[in-house]
Amino acid sequence: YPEWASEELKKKTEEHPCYTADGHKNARMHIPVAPKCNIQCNYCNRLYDCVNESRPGVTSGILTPEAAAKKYSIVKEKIENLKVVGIAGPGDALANFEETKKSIELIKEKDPDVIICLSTNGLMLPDYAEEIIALGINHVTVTLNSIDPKIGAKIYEFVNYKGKILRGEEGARVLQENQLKGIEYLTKNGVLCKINIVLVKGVNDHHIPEVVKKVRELGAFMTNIMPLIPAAGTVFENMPLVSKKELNELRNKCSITMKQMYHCQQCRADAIGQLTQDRSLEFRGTGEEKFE
Ligand code: CLF
Ligand code: SF4
Repeated sequence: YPEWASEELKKKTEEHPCYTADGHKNARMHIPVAPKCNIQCNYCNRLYDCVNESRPGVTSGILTPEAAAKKYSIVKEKIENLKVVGIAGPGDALANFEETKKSIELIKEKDPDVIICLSTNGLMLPDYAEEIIALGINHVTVTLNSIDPKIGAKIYEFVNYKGKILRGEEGARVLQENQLKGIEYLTKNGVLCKINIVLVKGVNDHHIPEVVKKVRELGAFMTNIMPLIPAAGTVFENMPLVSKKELNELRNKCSITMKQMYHCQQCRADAIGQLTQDRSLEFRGTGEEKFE
């Protein structure tokens, strides 16, 4: 843990199923309140949940903040080891900041002890980092695939920065500058940042150790190198699959630099339960009747 981490933060983090392998017995609930996205990753076809933090497969229904809070109460009654509420799409948590913020406020009113976890592509972090901290959020995941605009240009089709469409290296540069600035600000202000990195073989594989070094310098807590899932209909649909062996070799190599996550399940934006046991179907429709 960083020197500044309080005992309370350490305790919360030990309970977080993603931040420690030991937390796996605890459950997390993702609330799909963030449909819009402000970038276009070449591995995402928008029909599915945000691939940065989830696997393509089935799109989750969107909840209003009120419906999400209602659903939280219902789920909390049934799953007593529910410790974390995460906002991980299906688009970007910060591209829907009003909904994200409202949901957090409503859920915290019901349960002040719940750990709130955000996942974002980081484009809007410089604008919202202060508010994230004011909301009492201690765990933020940023998906950061490259710190070289030449490589970033191969991963992102465009970046929509405050209404302006930026392509190629220009877009990748703005995105990475904001991501790095945001990570630094958060880590200096009491937030444990986890960095998700999508491993795209032939594009950023050799570059990843450099990304890990950079985020360590900025004070990030751990990195989670995730394999690309080549989804149909995306620019990367024919990209090669990465074997578990290759993935773990890279994670092992990077573990010399900083703490690595080995147990990521590439969850859906509406996942509920322990990481290995998604119970979202059981709760489908719960609390959202009026809104669908
Ligand atoms: Fe959700 Fe992500 Fe928070 Fe975990 S998931 S927002 S940090 S509570 Fe966890 Fe799922 Fe992997 Fe994400 S296993 S995809 S790392
Ligand atoms: Fe898709 Fe997520 Fe990338 Fe947005 S940030 S384009 S939702 S993978």
